[in-house]
Amino acid sequence: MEFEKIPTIPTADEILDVSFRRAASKMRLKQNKDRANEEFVRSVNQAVHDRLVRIMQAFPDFETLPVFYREVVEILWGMDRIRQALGGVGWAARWARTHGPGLTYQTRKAEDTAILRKRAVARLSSVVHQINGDLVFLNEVRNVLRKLPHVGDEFTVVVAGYPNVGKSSFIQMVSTASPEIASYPFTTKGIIVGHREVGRDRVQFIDTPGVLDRPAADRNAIERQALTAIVNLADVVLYILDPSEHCGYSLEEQVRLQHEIEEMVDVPVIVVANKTDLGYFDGYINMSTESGDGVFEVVDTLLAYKPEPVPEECVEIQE
Ligand SMILES: Nc1nc2c(ncn2[C@@H]2O[C@H](COP(=O)(O)OP(=O)(O)OP(=O)(O)O)[C@@H](O)[C@H]2O)c(=O)[nH]1
Ligand SMILES: [Mg+2]
Repeated sequence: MEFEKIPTIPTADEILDVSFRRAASKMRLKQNKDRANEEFVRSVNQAVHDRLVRIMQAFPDFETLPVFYREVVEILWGMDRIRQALGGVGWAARWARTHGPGLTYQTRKAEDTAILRKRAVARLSSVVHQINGDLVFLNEVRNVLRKLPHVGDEFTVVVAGYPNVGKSSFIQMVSTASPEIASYPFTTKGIIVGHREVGRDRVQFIDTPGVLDRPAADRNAIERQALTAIVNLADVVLYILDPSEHCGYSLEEQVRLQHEIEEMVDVPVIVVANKTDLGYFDGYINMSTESGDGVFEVVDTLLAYKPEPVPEECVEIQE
């Protein structure tokens, strides 16, 4: 994803420091002290403007992002808040562009150019400081966006279920991902992507945080990220149950969530009972990600939904 390319967003003080240094080096090229003050005002406005424009351009056009990423952005911060922060940066950039020439002109015409220079710098600094909150917020957004995994367009299995049922244990056994596994709920806090080679093809396995059976409005951002991955990314959903209830939740609650998810998606949902080392569960596909029993049979069941790859000869003909 292009998020990795977003550079660190500087604070107001950092922007001003760099711009002052740049303007000071330009100023030193002028022999005459009045011309030097005028040059300082011109260059500092220009440097601030250019830096702010680069910040705005560093963020992707959120409207054109794949729906999964747009929904994650909406869940984590809300698109409006990001738009507002970028709007603040745009406002300050426009301010520097429109007021820069006037301030430069006033400095040139002033009797005491040093006073005018100080006044111009104070006004510009005050404008940049006004958007410091926006800059700090955008840097936080940038830090999280950079860590979002890249989701490819390969055949995708999304693993879903209640917290602590063994979703990450399954993903770790069958794919390249190595998520954290622990005996407490909500160990997984975001989407984790792993892969598995299947013949000439590669399939994608997505681990999701646990979700609780409760009204949508009560669900936290972690659960909502899981649901958006299930709805938007899955070609097939693996719904893991823990009938032993060692996960800390009743089977009844887990089955209610299973039905909710089945209603939400229009792809197949494969329901599997995990932790069968603690007891076999009749009527379900059984596996144990602890002993490994049944795990690769589950993988085969999931991959049966993968469309056959187009034979190489046909690819050549199509080209
Ligand atoms: N007995 C037994 N324990 C298991 C099995 N699979 C996972 N566990 C244990 O269950 C706990 C939770 O496993 P995770 O893989 O972290 O579960 P998760 O569903 O990813 O949990 P969250 O990320 O919190 O939603 C860990 O202590 C695992 O060791 C299993 O087949 N049998
Ligand atoms: Mg997990």
